[in-house]
Amino acid sequence: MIRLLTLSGLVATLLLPSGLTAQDTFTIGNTTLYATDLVTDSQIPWEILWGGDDMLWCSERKGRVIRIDPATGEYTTVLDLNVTFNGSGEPGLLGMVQHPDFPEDPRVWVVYCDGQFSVSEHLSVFEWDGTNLVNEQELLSLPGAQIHNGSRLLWLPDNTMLMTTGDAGATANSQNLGSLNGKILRLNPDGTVPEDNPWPDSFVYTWGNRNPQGLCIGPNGLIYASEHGQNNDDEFNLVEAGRNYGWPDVQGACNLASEQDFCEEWNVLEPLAAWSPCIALNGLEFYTHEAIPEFQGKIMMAVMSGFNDPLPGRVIVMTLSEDGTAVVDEEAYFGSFNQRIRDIAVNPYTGAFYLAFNGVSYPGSPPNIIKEFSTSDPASVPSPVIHPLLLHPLPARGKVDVSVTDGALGGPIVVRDMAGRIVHESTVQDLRFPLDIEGWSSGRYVVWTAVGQADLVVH
Ligand SMILES: [Ca+2]
Ligand SMILES: [Ca+2]
Repeated sequence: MIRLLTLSGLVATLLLPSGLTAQDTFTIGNTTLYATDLVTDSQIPWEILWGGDDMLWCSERKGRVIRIDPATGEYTTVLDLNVTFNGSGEPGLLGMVQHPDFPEDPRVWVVYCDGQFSVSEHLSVFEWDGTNLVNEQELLSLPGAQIHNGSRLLWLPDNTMLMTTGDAGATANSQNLGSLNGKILRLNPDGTVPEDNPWPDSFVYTWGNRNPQGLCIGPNGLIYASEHGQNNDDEFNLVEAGRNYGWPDVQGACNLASEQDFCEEWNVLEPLAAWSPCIALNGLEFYTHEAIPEFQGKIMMAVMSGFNDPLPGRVIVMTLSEDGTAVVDEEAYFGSFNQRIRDIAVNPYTGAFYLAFNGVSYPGSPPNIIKEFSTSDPASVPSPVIHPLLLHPLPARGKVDVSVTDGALGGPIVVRDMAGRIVHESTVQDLRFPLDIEGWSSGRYVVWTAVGQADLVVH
């Protein structure tokens, strides 16, 4: 629900960040989306996420974590690891998640592979010092490989964390409860085993997985995973504690005679949806924003296109049944780029989303671009802003009243003069508050909050 404040006598100029130009538009039902290159020189983006600092964070397979200003596309490298990387395989720097209270809690967890001939996979936690990720502490280590390293991370509301792992190319791992490979693991943020895991003193949360690489929480708190099949049966699964997902004895549904006995004996959970031949599915995002009603309440899934897939890389948008336990419809979008799409992130304020492209061919050729898809044309000023920032009165002297919508709460308010110098910086505590401008010289200033920016004229 958008709350617009109506105050009489307001004059405000609403501006969107400028400097970006939309290259393509897409019509989705009644919604127009403007696609804009945000970063064009990423080194194979793997995880993209909207950070608690309102920046877009991206892990890159070649070993960097970059922190991107979503208004300009400018980024800084905040971590640069020496990882396993070669042109033909799948390992490198992969999954990443922030603490939900980031940056107040400065911890960021990442998964990466190192070693060239004997590959290891590590889950480590770092601390954000405002410039870099520092103080690495390794929480978990397991065998990695040139293929099937899983590694998607997801925070759960009970303050535990899920981590997907691949079978590392050794199919027997998946049905071996003693191996951390071919599983979805659940752990405490300090790397210990939660007391209520399905097996005592074991990180294993689900087993019989081949290479799950997408995770999200959907409606009703249900957890979903996307999982690569071998040649057939890429899967979209409901994640339930202690369940067996069949690999390598069962692929997709328990539909073959040879699969049915195994499914019964081992409590196999069938996928909600499966695709044959494989489509090479990946990152998942539950889209909840009202900005794109056609996607609202649906699951967005990044798809890279499999070897025998007749369609190019795309985003599949799935409509779930009311209870979330069935896929009732799917539609495909953005295949016109003819690129492998690795991951999706959503701007919680504007409802814009970002796609991480991994080039045209396996496993990650150039170009590697991060694009924004917004309902606002970045070139148009002024432009409709969903959550406005209002200043009153204008021009102002001594003090100005600032009104914001909920999305700005807890975030920064930054005022710059026309030379770009920061003249004020604080945290937004209330929906309406006075800003002290006593003694400021006459002229124009730009006020920025998480929900938009506005011109301030001081006289
Ligand atoms: Ca399965
Ligand atoms: Ca089957």
